[in-house]
Amino acid sequence: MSDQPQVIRREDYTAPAFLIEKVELVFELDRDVTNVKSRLFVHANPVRGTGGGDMVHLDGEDMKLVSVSVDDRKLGVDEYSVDPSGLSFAAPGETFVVDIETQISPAANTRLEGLYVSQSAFCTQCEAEGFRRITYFPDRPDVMATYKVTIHADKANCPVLLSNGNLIDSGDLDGNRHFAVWEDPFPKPSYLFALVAGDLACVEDSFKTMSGRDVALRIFVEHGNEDRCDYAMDSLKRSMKWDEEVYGLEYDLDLFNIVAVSDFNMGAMENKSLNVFNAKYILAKPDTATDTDYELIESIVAHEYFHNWSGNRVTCRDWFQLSLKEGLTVFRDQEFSADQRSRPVQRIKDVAQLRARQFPEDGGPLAHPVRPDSYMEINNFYTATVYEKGAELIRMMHTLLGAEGYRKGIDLYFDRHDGQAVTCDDFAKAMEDANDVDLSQLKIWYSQAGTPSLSWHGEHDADTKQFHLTVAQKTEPTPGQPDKVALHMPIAIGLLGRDGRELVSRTVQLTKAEQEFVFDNIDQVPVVSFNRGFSAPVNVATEQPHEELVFLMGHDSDAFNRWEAGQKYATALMLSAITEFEKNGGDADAALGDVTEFVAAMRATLINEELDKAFRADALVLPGEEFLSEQRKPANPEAIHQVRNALRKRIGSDLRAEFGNAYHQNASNAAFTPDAESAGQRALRATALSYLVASGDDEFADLAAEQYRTADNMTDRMAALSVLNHLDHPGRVEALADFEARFGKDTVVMDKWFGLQAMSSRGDTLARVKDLMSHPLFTMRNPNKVRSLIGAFAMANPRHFHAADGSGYAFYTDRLIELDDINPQVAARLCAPLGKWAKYDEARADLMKASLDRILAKPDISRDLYEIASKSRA
Ligand code: 0A1
Ligand code: ZN
Repeated sequence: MSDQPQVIRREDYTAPAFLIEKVELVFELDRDVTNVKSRLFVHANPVRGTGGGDMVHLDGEDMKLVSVSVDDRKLGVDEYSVDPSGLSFAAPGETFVVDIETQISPAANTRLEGLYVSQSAFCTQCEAEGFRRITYFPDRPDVMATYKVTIHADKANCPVLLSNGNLIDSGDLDGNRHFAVWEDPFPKPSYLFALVAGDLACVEDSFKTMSGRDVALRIFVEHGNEDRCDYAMDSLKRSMKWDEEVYGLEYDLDLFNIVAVSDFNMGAMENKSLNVFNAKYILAKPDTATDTDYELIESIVAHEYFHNWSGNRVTCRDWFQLSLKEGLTVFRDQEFSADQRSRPVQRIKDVAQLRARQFPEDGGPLAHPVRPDSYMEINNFYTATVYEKGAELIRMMHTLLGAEGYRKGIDLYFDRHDGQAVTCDDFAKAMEDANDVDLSQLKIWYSQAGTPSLSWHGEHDADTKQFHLTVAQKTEPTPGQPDKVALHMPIAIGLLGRDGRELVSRTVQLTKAEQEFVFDNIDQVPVVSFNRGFSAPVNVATEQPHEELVFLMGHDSDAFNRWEAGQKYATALMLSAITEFEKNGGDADAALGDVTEFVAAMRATLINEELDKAFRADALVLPGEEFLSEQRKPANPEAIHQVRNALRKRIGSDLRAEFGNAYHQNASNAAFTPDAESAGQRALRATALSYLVASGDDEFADLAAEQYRTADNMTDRMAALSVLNHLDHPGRVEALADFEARFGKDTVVMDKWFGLQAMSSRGDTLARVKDLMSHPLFTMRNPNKVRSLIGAFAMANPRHFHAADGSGYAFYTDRLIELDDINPQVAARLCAPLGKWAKYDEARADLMKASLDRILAKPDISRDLYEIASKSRA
């Protein structure tokens, strides 16, 4: 990068000067030199009033231009210009045809954007701006065209040739080559284009749609993985059914293809009728995948499928509107999972995720609104804010309008905008028009960054039998937004009598900075269950007395808030112990003091057979170290680690008998099935094991080693290995060696092995991570490997990443600099942990800032990494 990257602003949006009606592409596939011929049927955009003589600009990067012709006349070198951003020439009139020939090198493409090679297959990733690395094109989502794609390739290396839409022709060619022609009847933006070619195995099934059409479903994987596709296929069929039942949306083509590849920057991609997946979100069988893997497969397969309507049929006008498709689709996949599994457990997981990823983003240097106002590199905006906070915004609309009103709005949205590229305002307008409501204050959630903090205060009036609840909201400034306004949010409230009876359950609408709500007929001082189900995505600053939290843990009819009360209690205990630890010279156990009341509440949850096992497992997990760091300034990683472990040790020893029972009673002889109930049973047993081991007694480390040895599924195996992972126990060495011997050839499974070692709290972890970089399976070119070894070290091992001597930062910074030349998108995503310097003490903050400076000084730093590092340094 020579100059500072340009900032793209939402307010500068202008409609495209020229539109493309139809694209015909011909690929001559070759690893080193792929030839791409493109024929574009162009017309001037009436909205812009362009025409003959006006300049046509086509985006294009990192390609060799062979020739360009307009209306069948080859342009001379003085009739067009090429710069690093693309190709320009004068339009001959209002309607014309452009032929372009380019050459690209898929094997040399380590960025994994555009056309690249994964294992030996060709595949593409075009969102957000990868298509411009394939050919010159107006690579923006508001240019929607139909595509006809011809693929020529070697028959032996690439027996499978795929693109979007329907296969309309195929056959043999000279020189052991063959071809296929695909045509997609639905106009689409270039980011949804896809091509895959390789020697892949295929698993087939079918789905009958609600109108009786048969859709052929195919999953393509590397040979040998055919037996790991069942769950993905089943998830796909359930998603198709759910979208018909809940949204009235039917699939619109006769085939739906999924391809799993090993090298992928993100989770998966919703290309029209040709979804491409990171293999880890497709492949599963009981001995290679954990319950969590199964859950993720189910939700990501659903997410990509749901995009067919929310994203593909109705797409984004520009990339600032990304949450239009992502927030809505995340909300849809969360609801799908809630319907397939336990609704409260799903909500707990989604909220825990939001808190772990989005809240820190919203409170740090990279804070941005759900609909950002500017960016340097759009790839940096596939964030927890755009996705998960965006989903919370849709959820609040759902809460406000009710299921029926929401559905009316959705129906109008799809009716009105099918085939269009639209904005978040268009979405909200459909919701408003269908329900005759004004959502203008709720819409501020799209534009205002930062997590609101709520406080409340209740007063009971025995004479009037009224309960007055005063609620205040405040949002701290975020970069570029010093002043915040009051937001509209639905707050679900429960008032409980002291006998546990629910007196009232009501959702109030908070619209002011401070507001009072009155509840009638309340004959006693109630216990308040605030923000039930996490009805608004906020922090609640008000601390309730411990007795009330214990009461809610045992009595709240809202399962989410039962869990929440436990988390609040644990957080309060640990935060005060951390302060004490810093005072008492580092004795974590003494710092905890008396925790019998808390342990008794945990015990009550553990042994309550009326509660779902998955829920109990979640409720017994203490808030994580990263979460605790967010609550402290400066955060002391060592103190946090010691105190949390000390509390786990107390709970483990005090409840040894109960955990022992839970462990033994939840053993299962039945064959593994991935359903939610069996998964809950395994989760509770795993939690029990981890507390038993935390008690510090060697007998339980032996038990974990034994569980590893006898496990007949990956969930139990990983549960054992992840507790052994932190210990000095022969079982750890033995299990890690066994794992490698068993799965050493399986790159997806080995990511777990790399990740575990990077997350170990053992003193030798950094040295081990450095060694593992020369493991034959490790490569900086594979994003999954980088994320599981390097990423996990920084994001899930705060104690070692933040080592006081700076060794963690130094190692990490070297890796980011190295990675930036290989894959800038992944390098930029991994840079965020260094941006948290303001949360740490001065010595650490200085080291982290120096790391960011070192990154920023890198010659030829990418636009991606520059944006994150410079904003993080500010
Ligand atoms: N749209 C996909 C995720 C995705 C986003 C960006 C990518 O490259 C920058 C790749 C995939 C989804 O939401 O699943
Ligand atoms: Zn998505």
